[in-house]
Amino acid sequence: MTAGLRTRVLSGIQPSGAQVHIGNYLGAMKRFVELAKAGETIFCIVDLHALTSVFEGGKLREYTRSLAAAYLAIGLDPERVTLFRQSDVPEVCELSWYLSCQFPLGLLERAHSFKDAKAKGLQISAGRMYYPILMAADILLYKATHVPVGADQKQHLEMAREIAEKFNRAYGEIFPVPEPLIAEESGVIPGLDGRKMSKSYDNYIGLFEPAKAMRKKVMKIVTDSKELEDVKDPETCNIFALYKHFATLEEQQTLAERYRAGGMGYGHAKQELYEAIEREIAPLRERYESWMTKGEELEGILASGASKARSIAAQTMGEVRSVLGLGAGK
Ligand code: AQP
Repeated sequence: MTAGLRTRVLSGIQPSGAQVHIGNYLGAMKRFVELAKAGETIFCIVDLHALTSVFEGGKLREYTRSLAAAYLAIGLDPERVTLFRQSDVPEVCELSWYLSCQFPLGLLERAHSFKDAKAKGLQISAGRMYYPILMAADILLYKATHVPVGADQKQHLEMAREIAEKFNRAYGEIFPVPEPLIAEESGVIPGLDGRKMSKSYDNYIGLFEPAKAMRKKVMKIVTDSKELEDVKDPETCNIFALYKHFATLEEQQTLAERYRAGGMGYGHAKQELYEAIEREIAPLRERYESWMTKGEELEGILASGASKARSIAAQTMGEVRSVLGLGAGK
């Protein structure tokens, strides 16, 4: 980020599962805390996006609570950050309609969210196709300047930039063109089977799974069929791909050397991975479990976040409606 310029960081996560997974944490959430210390940040629980895959109201509410607890458990301070539920500011739906009138249809057909859903054999509703527009509306409604997301969301960010530029060309400089903050070094985090870690592939490790369940998942990571004594390649191993995000540099070098020397079984590597994950996650899990017992307090935090978010949204929508020619005008 450019020093000295006013920045506003925004990011969102879908409450589309019982809890966030290690891919969400490493790809996006882990950086939120540092960013929150550095300047203005807005983090939302994008429940409207989750409606494309969660079709039970009770579940959506439960997942939303879990995600609010997760945001707080990783160390976000609600006094400093704006933390809110997307649907509490319905203006985002209004803006997404205005943006959709500018958005080329072909762009939606090329979107990863659409292609992923097709590849996963999921039902492709109009809402699922519309996902990148709603995401652009989220970013632009709050005039975010920077958006930290995982490498898998790069293309959606490009689309938000394109639409901001197009809108500004047509109607004047309303929106900052958002800069992606993509941790290229974390890349796309692989799941148990080596594909992108994802709820809908069911190949994920939940961030706050109890230690025993987490170990069980780690033991399921798919590897090649090399024998214990064989020389192994850390660069092509799913265990190592996760290990490098939790281990110190020295620990990574040691494990890599043991892989290359032979005589190191994948079972041992999995145990080391589990211990490294547990070392980092155990204190977070404790905080998460504690927040999960404080439903009313969580709701209070979300309500106060929504009120801050709503005042930014109202101002943006006033400008947008005016340049579009809606309402009586001045
Ligand atoms: N595997 C991943 N590697 C790196 N980053 C990832 N993110 C998600 N999976 C990975 C990042 O997490 C943030 C929030 O993601 P999301 O809630 O929008 O969900 P998603 O990307 O759609 O995650 P899933 O598990 O794949 O959800 P489903 O299966 O429901 O579609 C984003 O910043 C994302 O980049």
